Amino acid sequence: MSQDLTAVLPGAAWSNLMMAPVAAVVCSPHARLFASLLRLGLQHPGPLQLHTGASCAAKSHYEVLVLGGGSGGTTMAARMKRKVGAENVAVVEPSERHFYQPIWTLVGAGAKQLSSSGRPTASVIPSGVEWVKARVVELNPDKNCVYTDVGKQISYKYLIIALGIQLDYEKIKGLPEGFAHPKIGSNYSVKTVEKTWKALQDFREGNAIFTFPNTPVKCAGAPQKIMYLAEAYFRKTGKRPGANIIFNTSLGAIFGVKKYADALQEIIRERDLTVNYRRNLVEVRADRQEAVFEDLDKPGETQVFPYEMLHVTPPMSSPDVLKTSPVADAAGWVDVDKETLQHKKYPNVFGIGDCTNLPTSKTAAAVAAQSGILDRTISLIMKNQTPVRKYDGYTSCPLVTSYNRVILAEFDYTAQPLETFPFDQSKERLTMYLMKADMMPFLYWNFMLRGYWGGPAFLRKLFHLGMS
Ligand code: FAD
Ligand code: UQ1
Repeated sequence: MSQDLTAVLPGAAWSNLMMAPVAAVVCSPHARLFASLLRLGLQHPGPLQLHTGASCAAKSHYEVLVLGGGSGGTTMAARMKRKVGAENVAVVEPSERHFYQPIWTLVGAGAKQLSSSGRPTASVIPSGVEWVKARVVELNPDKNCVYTDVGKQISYKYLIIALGIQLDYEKIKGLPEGFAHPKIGSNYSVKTVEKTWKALQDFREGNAIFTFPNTPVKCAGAPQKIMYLAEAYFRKTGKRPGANIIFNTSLGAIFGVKKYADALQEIIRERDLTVNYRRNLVEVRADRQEAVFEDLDKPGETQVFPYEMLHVTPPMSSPDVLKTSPVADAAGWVDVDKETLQHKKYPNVFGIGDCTNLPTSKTAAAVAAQSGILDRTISLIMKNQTPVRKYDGYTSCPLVTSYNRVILAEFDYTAQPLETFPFDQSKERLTMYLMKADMMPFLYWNFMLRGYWGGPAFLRKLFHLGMS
């Protein structure tokens, strides 16, 4: 039985969704019996060749070990608790607080408080699930164990890797120390997001510069969302005539999906924003309010931009602990099957979210959709069956274009729109802003993290009944 809202609330209207009681989902007797057999150590080697015989001399062992207690890790812990019982699941996560990062776009623009974005990690780890408050420093998938920074060795039968993406501010000369100066902020870190709002408020006149790095990023729309919000804020406060708003992006296009790119280009034209493509931030001279960009088409050639405000989207990469681990592909990302999320080499290892090499845009919306697929994949692997449900790459980016408008981009692996609602989502809408600002956080904390939200596919089918 799938454990999404899809199954819990079949055919429920969207308006009823928020009120619907969450049904308790029970594992099948077959799955329970199988799990008990595993706990007794009576493993049946199946066609998938789980090599779970080897293990380190472990101080602790869990049937399901989750690395990372962010969006993907917490969601999967909740789902795995229902599958194998809370006492058989552990989450390794060093942070005391769990953040709903998507709201930082609005925090940076002064539309939400930072305090609204975080909750104690202890309050989101599912009850009864072990929270190992530590950092993973090594993975040994050949021995089915990991090591933590407090010298602990933990072994597992199944491993779910959800370590997110690493922010590499230090790869830009002058950062992160440059954040000690005013006029510079970054919505990507809890430490710097409020500095964006301060820089917006302190803006007088001159260049307001927004950057996009030359690496994969999470929420690829966020670097430009804050530009649209800044423009709206300057307009509202009478500062717009003196503002020269510039988006310096390493990319060669404004967005990867044509339908939304066309809509954004129109906004850029109407609002008189400047976009410079193939420009990569390499240095910040924060004491002089100067940003240095490399022209990616003329390597080594740089251009200095004075700024009155700078929003930095940092370079990002796979977490260091993964880069050198056996579970990584050549680029450092967890090497998973793009349809099942099972590791390509280690069948008892799975990946979800930003740390994987799934060829889709890295978002919490994608994580939600992946969680439903991965739940099903693991269920079948636990029963020695072959995974069947296939992830289509669903991802979503609510492109905030002002303080009350959003273009809701939704698309799949083929970069084709995969829209939930029965209207043109490339139009700026107040309803979509309200969904982004108020409904999504509610859905995240109350349904997704509790393992009851596997993405909007069921709503899409409902809304498009008879339309295709
Ligand atoms: P995370 O949620 O980042 O979790 C990773 C976890 O791993 C963290 O808790 C971290 O502490 C932990 N960890 C790291 N290293 C270790 C280690 N060595 N050992 C143990 N634990 C470790 N998504 C959307 O869907 N819509 C949006 O509008 C949107 N906007 C965004 C705006 C901004 C400014 C940002 C920053 C993100 C936005 N996102 C958005 C992206 C979304 O937040 C991420 O894609 C999502 O959180 C990814 O989930 P994850 O589990 O892969 O990683
Ligand atoms: C979504 O599922 C999700 O995960 C909780 C988000 O992350 C914050 C989103 O931003 C969006 C847009 C979705 C998709 C949901 C709907 C109802 C279209």
